[in-house]
Amino acid sequence: MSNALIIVDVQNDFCEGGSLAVAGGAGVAAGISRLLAAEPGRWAQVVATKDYHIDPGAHFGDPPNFVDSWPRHCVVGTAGSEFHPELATDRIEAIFHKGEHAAAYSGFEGHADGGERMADWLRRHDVDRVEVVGIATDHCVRATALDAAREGFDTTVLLDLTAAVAPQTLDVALRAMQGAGVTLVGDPVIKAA
Ligand code: VGL
Repeated sequence: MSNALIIVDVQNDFCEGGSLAVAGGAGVAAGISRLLAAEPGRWAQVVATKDYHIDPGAHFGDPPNFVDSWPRHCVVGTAGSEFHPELATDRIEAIFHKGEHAAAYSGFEGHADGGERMADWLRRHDVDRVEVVGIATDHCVRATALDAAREGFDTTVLLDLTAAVAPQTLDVALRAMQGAGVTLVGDPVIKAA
């Protein structure tokens, strides 16, 4: 059995300058790249998720409430949906797109180009342990880590390599992940409240 790194939604719109910028997003991109370079043998597999919206309905709000409706972000075909330029992508073996027609916070709701779901892809590659990094700690990282644990993967979140939207939702997310048996390491990047 082996382990995988899951890189969640390190896309331009979630980083500084993007339409739904999370403070520290670009730093997370650079930090993940540094870790990949420093410990190339740490993971047998590296995968990534992308928020990838066409018409996700009420997920886009006008105005958004920043709880369950958001400014337009990660629209298919826009630069905002691309990986942040500071994210090293050469080790990424599969990308799971999610959210085309509805909100999809968890990478486990995503599918690879051929349609394969992330849980099936990971099992096909004998993965039993995952480490999760990316944006945002309190939304898509949380949902992806909770699903990973639910799917039976031994799950760790490297919080130093995540960035959070808001202190309140971060708090709830940390408790939910802990309660689900997810191992939390380090501290997330969070803008002062
Ligand atoms: C996310 C808010 C809305 C995320 C996605 O990637 O955490 N957050 N859509």
